Amino acid sequence: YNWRFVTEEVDGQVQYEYAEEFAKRMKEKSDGAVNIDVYEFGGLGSETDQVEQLQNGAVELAVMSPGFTGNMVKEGQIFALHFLFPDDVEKTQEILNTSEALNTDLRERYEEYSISPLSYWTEGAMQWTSSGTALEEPSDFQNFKMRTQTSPLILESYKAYDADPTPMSWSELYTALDRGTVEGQENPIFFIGDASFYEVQDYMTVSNHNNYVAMTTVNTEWYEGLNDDMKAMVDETVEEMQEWVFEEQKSQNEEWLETIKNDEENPTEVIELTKEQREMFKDKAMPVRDFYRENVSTVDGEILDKLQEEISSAGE
Ligand code: 6CS
Repeated sequence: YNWRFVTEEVDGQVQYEYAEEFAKRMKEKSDGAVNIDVYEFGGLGSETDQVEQLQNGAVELAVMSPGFTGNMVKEGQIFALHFLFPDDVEKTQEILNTSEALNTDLRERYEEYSISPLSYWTEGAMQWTSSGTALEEPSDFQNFKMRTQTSPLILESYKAYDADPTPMSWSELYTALDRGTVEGQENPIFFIGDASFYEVQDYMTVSNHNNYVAMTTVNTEWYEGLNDDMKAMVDETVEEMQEWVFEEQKSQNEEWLETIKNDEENPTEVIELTKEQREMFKDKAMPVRDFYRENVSTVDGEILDKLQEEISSAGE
């Protein structure tokens, strides 16, 4: 067996390390019968190009962010909603692991497009970085040029703060921040560090406004065509990797926070939002859920309702 696994990140970053570890485990389990070539981001085009490659079977496996599928799988934009998941990243991961809304209902929506999400995992809480303006209150976002991924609901979430969002691939983001084409962006801390965004930004706001969720996806027809043993081996590896990747993102995020704080050559002011400031953002963000229910969801918000119930019965 020779399979291709594409990720949206480069060597050393969480998605890439995930794919390498996945490949290693599959090789071991199959006594060398399964060889998986892992591709770094960039060589096969943009994040949205990679979505197409998975759909048409040019690659068998992909780590994919729902933030790049929103023009197609409308329901997947549920992850664009701010302050939806618990503030605690571990609790969020628990919900991603067990949620029927996501692992059954949302998965079916993706499968209509030949994408099977086998698991959802967090790459850490997202934070804002900015130049010129420190982002502390919704009013700081007034006309603020914010880079986002391509899902329309992400743009909507920033319009709710009166910002001026622009969708873009991350391959263009460093230059765009450096030149001021955009003034800020959102990402987990490890990515703000490893992609050097903080070097061309003045502030990092620890906002924890959302979680960065990635999906381990496979081409649906390819996956359905695997024999039972092989499918079981893939499923087992996907399952094992949930704990592995949680630890990986955790240590990368912790290490990068220290590096960013202590990098004297590239000073970045790290701002923690107060409870009151977070509440102000939350108030502005809530109507976006109604927008999702009324204008985005093709199933009348059923998946969101179910997910919200799962979150509240988990004690949040
Ligand atoms: O900001 C982005 O678009 C990129 N961020 C992460 C954490 N992974 C890949 C993605 O394309």
